[in-house]
Amino acid sequence: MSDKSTATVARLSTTDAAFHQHLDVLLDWEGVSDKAVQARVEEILVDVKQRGDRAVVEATNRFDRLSVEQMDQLRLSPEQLKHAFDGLPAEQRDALAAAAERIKRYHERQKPSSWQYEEADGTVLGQKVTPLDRAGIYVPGGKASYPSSVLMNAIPAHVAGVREIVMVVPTPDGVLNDLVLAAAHLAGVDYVFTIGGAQAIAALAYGTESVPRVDKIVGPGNIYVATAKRAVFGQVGIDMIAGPSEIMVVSDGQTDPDWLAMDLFSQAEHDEDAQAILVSWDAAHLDAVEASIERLLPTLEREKIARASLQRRGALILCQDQAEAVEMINRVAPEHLELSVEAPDQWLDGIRHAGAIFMGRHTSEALGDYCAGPNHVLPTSGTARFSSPLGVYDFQKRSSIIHCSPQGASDLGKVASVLARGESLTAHARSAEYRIND
Ligand code: HSO
Ligand code: ZN
Repeated sequence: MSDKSTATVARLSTTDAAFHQHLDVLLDWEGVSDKAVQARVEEILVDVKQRGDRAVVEATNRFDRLSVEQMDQLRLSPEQLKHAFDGLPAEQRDALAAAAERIKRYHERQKPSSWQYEEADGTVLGQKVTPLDRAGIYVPGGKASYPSSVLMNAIPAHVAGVREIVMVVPTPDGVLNDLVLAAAHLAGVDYVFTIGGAQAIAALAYGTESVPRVDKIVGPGNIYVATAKRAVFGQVGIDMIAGPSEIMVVSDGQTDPDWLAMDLFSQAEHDEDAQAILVSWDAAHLDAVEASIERLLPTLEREKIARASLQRRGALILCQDQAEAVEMINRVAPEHLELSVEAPDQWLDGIRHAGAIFMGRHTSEALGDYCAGPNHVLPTSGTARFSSPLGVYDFQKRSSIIHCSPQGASDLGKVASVLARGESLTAHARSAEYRIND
């Protein structure tokens, strides 16, 4: 670390001897690995599997401090969702509707088509795309309950053609979030159960008398939810195990430092473990952003969280040039990347790993979080190296299609016969040979 370090956010330079070591420490994030949590989650999963609704009701009463008698009381109808939507102030209703419309339009473009082609022997080969029958969406309760996330999870499922969308959202102390319900209405959610935690994941994965069993569970959650999702994976699909939110901003020094400070805060305010990193080759600019951070931080509603996040995992990094900035991007593989530079298009070719790329000074990440169109459920903790934003493709699967012509069956039969005999699987060989026509 350079001697310019302050209490709020670390200042690093790529020329520091310990730079790479320091960056490794900053980026290190341990996923779900707590044995005690695993044991408790396992108990809940087994209980729900064995006792269904009863177990879900009891766990919900215990964890969310409720006293319901039966599952019916933990279920909201489509009419109740619509009622929540209709009851919102017009401004909120319109904003939700505008966001939903943009998100839908974007995701419509992701719809893949089935395809077929014909080989010279007349055999037709293809791929058929089919939506999942049922998807489960987990929405966290309390402060982390984001209506925008309801839209981001449910709309791609809806666009994909999923037949039934089942949402679960815990209501600790019975507090319902009308915006969340309104978003569920807009996004075409079919059922909502006010349950959460590992018991909700179990109910979705195994099904109970009341909760329909789903084929895939998506959505973020706390460590219990993440642990439960990991445990049921295989019986159902899951989207990903999301870590804390991250942003990396690259600035050429020409963007208003206040804008950049606020962009960093916009991630830092999510969570003490969130990560906000700014990279620039302009040292004076980093000084200016640092000053903006110090000045603006006390004006934040969530100052404490943002400050903790910046102190724990934030950094202002001085690099040598543009090429080194690109190297850094690919090394970090950030969930969100803001290219606050003059000609962002020229950067795209070099960027290989990033969940979402926000191009140019006017594109703040916040717009992507709510309403630009693309999904805000993105790969975190460097997993952008191998995974993609949540999308329509996550709610569909593919089947291969093979339709042999007589000539194709004969020609392929000869090849298959040789290979099958090589594997000593003679029934395979004879099945193929029956169809050889010479
Ligand atoms: N930045 C978060 C999504 C979100 N932000 C929801 C505001 N509300 C994770 O990408
Ligand atoms: Zn956000």
